[in-house]
Amino acid sequence: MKTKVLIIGACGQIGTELTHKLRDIYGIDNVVASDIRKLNNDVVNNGIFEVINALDYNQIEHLIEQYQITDVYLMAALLSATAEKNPAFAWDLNMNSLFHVLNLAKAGKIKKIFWPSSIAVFGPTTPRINTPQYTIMEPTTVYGISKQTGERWCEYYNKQYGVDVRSIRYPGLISWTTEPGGGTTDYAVDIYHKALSDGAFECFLSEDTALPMMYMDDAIRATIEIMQADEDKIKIRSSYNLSGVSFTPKEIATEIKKHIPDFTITYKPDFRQKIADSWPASIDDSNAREDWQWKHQFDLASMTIEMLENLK
Ligand code: AKB
Repeated sequence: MKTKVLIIGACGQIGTELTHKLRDIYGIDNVVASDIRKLNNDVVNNGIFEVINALDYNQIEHLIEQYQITDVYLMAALLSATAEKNPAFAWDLNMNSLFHVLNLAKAGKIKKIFWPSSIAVFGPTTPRINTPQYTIMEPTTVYGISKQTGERWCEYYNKQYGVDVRSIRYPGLISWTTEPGGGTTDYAVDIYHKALSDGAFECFLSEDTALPMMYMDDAIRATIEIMQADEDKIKIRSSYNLSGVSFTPKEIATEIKKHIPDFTITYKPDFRQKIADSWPASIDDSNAREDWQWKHQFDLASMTIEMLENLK
């Protein structure tokens, strides 16, 4: 059966690059991008685009039937920092959009789902260094609670109803095409923009706050690889740990200084510091490496070169 893809939340940080890649792979006529807003960008202008509310089951069902969709990538979500400001809506969006696509798969209307989880599923009682796949998980943010709950439901729908849902716990993602939307790891994108525009950056996390991060090219490749893997290789149906690089604000600033020697950084931690302090510093992703042969490519040095060159 021909793969026909629907991306929900296609204009966000991940959705934008994912849409481009999926259009390259499956062809422009086999990929439907959708979002709640119609921006004037490549996602909207260079292929099929539909305005859709991820909370509207009937709208999603209608699009799936209209375009005979087989695979859904559900990228719409409120991220950690934004979710803390609007907990009720974050819970509603992050949970009910997931239930909609899980139920559509249960009803046999789609074949496969990609749903992103996050390092936010971990909490202050989780071992912080090289955090294992299976460990203590007591998230303290609304976003983290919604992602952990979502993971449980994904596994439940797979075990009880045979729904083919696949998921990755994304670390902080760094990209130059689209800005991130309200996460705790967003500083690691903003720092490159400010380094080029102002030569200076004020960081909302303290200098030694280490967090797991990943260059977007690696994250998109991981997303495609887990979706294209044979079904029996996907042994974890909650969500896979995924690791790229880990660094502190001080370390990324030092790397940027190699290219922009006069660059300066100052630190003014805000409410996001507490969120970052509750998350892992680094991740053990050996299950993903073993089950579907995941391997990251970008380290801090190569990512910094790419970011600065592309943003210039
Ligand atoms: C966030 O900071 O909220 C996200 C994430 C780690 O899931 N980037």
